[in-house]
Amino acid sequence: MIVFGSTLSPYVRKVMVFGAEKGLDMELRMAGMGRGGPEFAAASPFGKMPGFVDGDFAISDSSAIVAYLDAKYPDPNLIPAAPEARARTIWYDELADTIVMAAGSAIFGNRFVIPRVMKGQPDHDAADKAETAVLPPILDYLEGVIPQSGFLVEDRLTLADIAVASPFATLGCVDCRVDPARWPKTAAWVDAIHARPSFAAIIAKDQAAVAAMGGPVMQSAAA
Ligand SMILES: N[C@@H](CCC(=O)N[C@@H](CS)C(=O)NCC(=O)O)C(=O)O
Repeated sequence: MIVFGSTLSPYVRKVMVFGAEKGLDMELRMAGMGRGGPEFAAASPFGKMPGFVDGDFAISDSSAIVAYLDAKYPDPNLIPAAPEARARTIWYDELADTIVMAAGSAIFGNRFVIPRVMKGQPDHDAADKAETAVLPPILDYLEGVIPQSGFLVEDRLTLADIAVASPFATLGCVDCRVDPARWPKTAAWVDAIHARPSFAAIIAKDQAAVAAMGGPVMQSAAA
Protein backbone atom coordinates (compact mmCIF):
# COMPACT_ATOMS: atom_id res chain seq x y z
CA MET A 1 0.00 0.00 0.00
CA ILE A 2 1.29 3.42 -0.92
CA VAL A 3 0.23 6.71 0.67
CA PHE A 4 1.15 9.78 -1.37
CA GLY A 5 1.89 13.04 0.40
CA SER A 6 3.74 14.54 3.34
CA THR A 7 2.87 13.84 6.96
CA LEU A 8 3.13 17.57 7.66
CA SER A 9 -0.40 17.46 6.23
CA PRO A 10 -2.83 16.49 9.01
CA TYR A 11 -4.80 14.46 6.46
CA VAL A 12 -1.78 12.39 5.44
CA ARG A 13 -0.72 11.96 9.08
CA LYS A 14 -4.23 10.78 9.95
CA VAL A 15 -3.95 7.99 7.37
CA MET A 16 -0.43 6.97 8.39
CA VAL A 17 -1.30 6.87 12.12
CA PHE A 18 -4.51 4.96 11.37
CA GLY A 19 -2.49 2.38 9.42
CA ALA A 20 0.20 2.20 12.11
CA GLU A 21 -2.43 1.55 14.82
CA LYS A 22 -3.60 -1.38 12.70
CA GLY A 23 -0.05 -2.64 12.23
CA LEU A 24 -0.22 -2.11 8.46
CA ASP A 25 2.83 -1.74 6.28
CA MET A 26 2.26 1.42 4.27
CA GLU A 27 4.88 3.15 2.16
CA LEU A 28 4.82 6.95 2.28
CA ARG A 29 5.77 8.55 -1.03
CA MET A 30 6.37 12.29 -1.29
CA ALA A 31 3.68 13.93 -3.38
CA GLY A 32 1.66 17.08 -3.72
CA MET A 33 2.49 20.58 -4.88
CA GLY A 34 3.76 19.36 -8.21
CA ARG A 35 5.36 16.12 -7.01
CA GLY A 36 4.18 12.52 -7.15
CA GLY A 37 4.02 11.71 -10.84
CA PRO A 38 1.28 9.90 -12.75
CA GLU A 39 0.50 7.36 -9.99
CA PHE A 40 -0.38 10.18 -7.59
CA ALA A 41 -2.32 12.03 -10.29
CA ALA A 42 -4.35 8.88 -10.95
CA ALA A 43 -5.09 8.37 -7.25
CA SER A 44 -5.87 12.02 -6.53
CA PRO A 45 -7.57 13.67 -9.50
CA PHE A 46 -7.41 17.15 -7.94
CA GLY A 47 -3.84 16.82 -6.69
CA LYS A 48 -4.76 16.84 -3.00
CA MET A 49 -2.76 14.78 -0.53
CA PRO A 50 -3.18 12.05 0.57
CA GLY A 51 -3.54 9.83 -2.45
CA PHE A 52 -3.60 6.09 -1.88
CA VAL A 53 -2.91 2.95 -3.91
CA ASP A 54 -3.48 -0.68 -2.90
CA GLY A 55 -2.78 -2.95 -5.87
CA ASP A 56 -5.09 -1.81 -8.64
CA PHE A 57 -7.30 0.22 -6.28
CA ALA A 58 -6.61 3.94 -6.03
CA ILE A 59 -8.45 6.63 -4.07
CA SER A 60 -7.90 10.00 -2.46
CA ASP A 61 -9.28 11.83 0.58
CA SER A 62 -8.15 10.81 4.05
CA SER A 63 -11.66 9.91 5.21
CA ALA A 64 -12.24 7.68 2.19
CA ILE A 65 -8.87 6.00 2.72
CA VAL A 66 -9.41 5.24 6.41
CA ALA A 67 -12.92 3.92 5.63
CA TYR A 68 -11.30 1.54 3.14
CA LEU A 69 -8.61 0.47 5.61
CA ASP A 70 -11.09 -0.14 8.43
CA ALA A 71 -13.31 -2.28 6.17
CA LYS A 72 -10.39 -4.26 4.77
CA TYR A 73 -8.44 -4.62 8.02
CA PRO A 74 -11.10 -4.61 10.76
CA ASP A 75 -8.82 -5.57 13.66
CA PRO A 76 -8.52 -3.34 15.63
CA ASN A 77 -11.71 -1.63 14.55
CA LEU A 78 -11.15 2.15 14.63
CA ILE A 79 -14.49 3.33 13.19
CA PRO A 80 -17.14 2.06 15.60
CA ALA A 81 -20.10 0.04 14.31
CA ALA A 82 -22.71 1.12 16.90
CA PRO A 83 -24.88 3.83 15.30
CA GLU A 84 -24.32 6.63 17.83
CA ALA A 85 -20.61 5.97 18.26
CA ARG A 86 -20.17 5.70 14.50
CA ALA A 87 -21.96 9.00 13.90
CA ARG A 88 -19.98 10.67 16.69
CA THR A 89 -16.71 9.42 15.19
CA ILE A 90 -17.59 10.77 11.75
CA TRP A 91 -18.55 14.09 13.39
CA TYR A 92 -15.11 14.35 15.01
CA ASP A 93 -13.40 13.43 11.75
CA GLU A 94 -15.34 16.19 10.02
CA LEU A 95 -14.66 18.63 12.87
CA ALA A 96 -10.94 18.03 12.38
CA ASP A 97 -10.98 18.18 8.59
CA THR A 98 -13.04 21.33 8.19
CA ILE A 99 -13.41 23.31 11.41
CA VAL A 100 -10.01 22.73 13.04
CA MET A 101 -8.29 22.90 9.67
CA ALA A 102 -9.89 26.25 8.83
CA ALA A 103 -7.67 27.61 11.59
CA GLY A 104 -4.87 25.10 10.97
CA SER A 105 -4.39 26.01 7.32
CA ALA A 106 -4.20 29.72 8.07
CA ILE A 107 -1.64 29.18 10.82
CA PHE A 108 0.57 26.50 9.23
CA GLY A 109 0.20 27.98 5.76
CA ASN A 110 1.33 31.45 6.77
CA ARG A 111 4.00 30.37 9.23
CA PHE A 112 5.57 27.62 7.12
CA VAL A 113 4.15 26.57 3.74
CA ILE A 114 3.98 30.02 2.15
CA PRO A 115 7.28 31.46 3.48
CA ARG A 116 9.43 28.30 3.55
CA VAL A 117 8.04 26.03 0.82
CA MET A 118 6.49 28.44 -1.69
CA LYS A 119 8.92 31.29 -0.92
CA GLY A 120 5.98 33.68 -0.86
CA GLN A 121 4.82 36.49 1.38
CA PRO A 122 2.88 35.19 4.40
CA ASP A 123 -0.10 36.92 5.95
CA HIS A 124 0.98 36.94 9.59
CA ASP A 125 -2.15 38.74 10.72
CA ALA A 126 -4.29 35.94 9.27
CA ALA A 127 -2.21 33.37 11.16
CA ASP A 128 -2.38 35.31 14.42
CA LYS A 129 -6.12 35.88 14.06
CA ALA A 130 -6.70 32.18 13.43
CA GLU A 131 -4.69 31.35 16.57
CA THR A 132 -6.30 33.93 18.84
CA ALA A 133 -9.88 34.06 17.50
CA VAL A 134 -10.71 30.95 15.44
CA LEU A 135 -8.96 28.25 17.49
CA PRO A 136 -10.16 29.18 21.03
CA PRO A 137 -13.88 28.34 20.50
CA ILE A 138 -12.82 24.96 19.09
CA LEU A 139 -10.65 24.34 22.14
CA ASP A 140 -13.49 25.47 24.43
CA TYR A 141 -15.70 22.90 22.71
CA LEU A 142 -13.13 20.10 23.07
CA GLU A 143 -12.55 21.01 26.71
CA GLY A 144 -16.25 20.37 27.32
CA VAL A 145 -16.54 17.05 25.49
CA ILE A 146 -13.35 15.09 26.21
CA PRO A 147 -14.46 12.17 28.40
CA GLN A 148 -12.79 11.07 31.61
CA SER A 149 -11.39 8.03 29.78
CA GLY A 150 -9.18 10.26 27.63
CA PHE A 151 -10.74 8.99 24.38
CA LEU A 152 -13.37 10.87 22.42
CA VAL A 153 -15.61 7.91 21.54
CA GLU A 154 -16.30 4.51 23.15
CA ASP A 155 -13.57 5.07 25.80
CA ARG A 156 -10.97 3.58 23.45
CA LEU A 157 -8.84 4.82 20.58
CA THR A 158 -10.86 5.48 17.45
CA LEU A 159 -10.55 7.53 14.29
CA ALA A 160 -12.03 10.41 16.31
CA ASP A 161 -8.88 10.75 18.44
CA ILE A 162 -6.55 10.25 15.49
CA ALA A 163 -8.34 12.77 13.27
CA VAL A 164 -8.72 15.54 15.85
CA ALA A 165 -5.22 15.16 17.32
CA SER A 166 -3.55 15.23 13.89
CA PRO A 167 -3.91 18.98 13.10
CA PHE A 168 -2.50 19.80 16.54
CA ALA A 169 0.69 17.95 15.59
CA THR A 170 1.02 20.14 12.50
CA LEU A 171 0.37 23.24 14.60
CA GLY A 172 2.97 22.15 17.16
CA CYS A 173 5.58 22.36 14.37
CA VAL A 174 4.93 26.11 14.11
CA ASP A 175 4.87 26.85 17.84
CA CYS A 176 1.09 26.82 18.18
CA ARG A 177 0.21 24.68 21.18
CA VAL A 178 -2.81 24.14 23.41
CA ASP A 179 -2.35 26.27 26.53
CA PRO A 180 -2.63 23.83 29.49
CA ALA A 181 -3.61 26.66 31.84
CA ARG A 182 -6.66 27.56 29.74
CA TRP A 183 -7.58 24.13 28.32
CA PRO A 184 -6.07 21.54 30.73
CA LYS A 185 -8.16 18.55 29.61
CA THR A 186 -7.57 19.24 25.93
CA ALA A 187 -3.83 19.81 26.40
CA ALA A 188 -3.51 16.54 28.35
CA TRP A 189 -5.57 14.67 25.74
CA VAL A 190 -3.47 16.02 22.86
CA ASP A 191 -0.25 15.09 24.69
CA ALA A 192 -1.48 11.56 25.45
CA ILE A 193 -2.63 10.87 21.89
CA HIS A 194 0.59 12.32 20.46
CA ALA A 195 2.65 10.17 22.84
CA ARG A 196 1.34 6.96 21.26
CA PRO A 197 4.12 5.34 19.21
CA SER A 198 1.99 5.65 16.06
CA PHE A 199 1.98 9.44 16.39
CA ALA A 200 5.31 10.03 18.15
CA ALA A 201 7.46 8.53 15.39
CA ILE A 202 5.76 10.66 12.72
CA ILE A 203 5.79 13.85 14.78
CA ALA A 204 9.56 13.53 15.38
CA LYS A 205 10.12 13.37 11.60
CA ASP A 206 7.72 16.24 10.94
CA GLN A 207 9.47 18.49 13.44
CA ALA A 208 12.85 17.60 11.95
CA ALA A 209 11.55 18.38 8.45
CA VAL A 210 10.28 21.81 9.53
CA ALA A 211 13.56 22.57 11.33
CA ALA A 212 15.58 21.48 8.28
CA MET A 213 13.72 24.04 6.18
CA GLY A 214 14.47 26.86 8.59
CA GLY A 215 11.66 26.43 11.12
CA PRO A 216 8.50 28.47 11.40
CA VAL A 217 8.35 32.12 10.33
CA MET A 218 6.59 34.12 13.02
CA GLN A 219 5.21 37.65 13.00
CA SER A 220 8.01 39.01 15.17
CA ALA A 221 10.67 37.57 12.86
CA ALA A 222 9.20 39.42 9.90
CA ALA A 223 8.64 42.72 11.66
N1 LIG B 1 -10.50 16.43 2.45
C1 LIG B 1 -9.17 16.11 1.99
C2 LIG B 1 -8.29 17.33 2.13
C3 LIG B 1 -6.93 17.15 1.45
C4 LIG B 1 -6.15 18.47 1.38
O1 LIG B 1 -6.72 19.56 1.32
N2 LIG B 1 -4.81 18.35 1.39
C5 LIG B 1 -3.97 19.52 1.28
C6 LIG B 1 -2.75 19.39 2.20
S1 LIG B 1 -3.12 19.65 3.91
C7 LIG B 1 -3.41 19.61 -0.11
O2 LIG B 1 -3.16 18.62 -0.77
N3 LIG B 1 -3.16 20.85 -0.57
C8 LIG B 1 -2.48 21.10 -1.80
C9 LIG B 1 -3.39 21.58 -2.88
O3 LIG B 1 -4.56 21.88 -2.60
O4 LIG B 1 -2.91 21.67 -4.01
C10 LIG B 1 -8.66 14.91 2.80
O5 LIG B 1 -9.20 14.63 3.87
O6 LIG B 1 -7.75 14.22 2.33
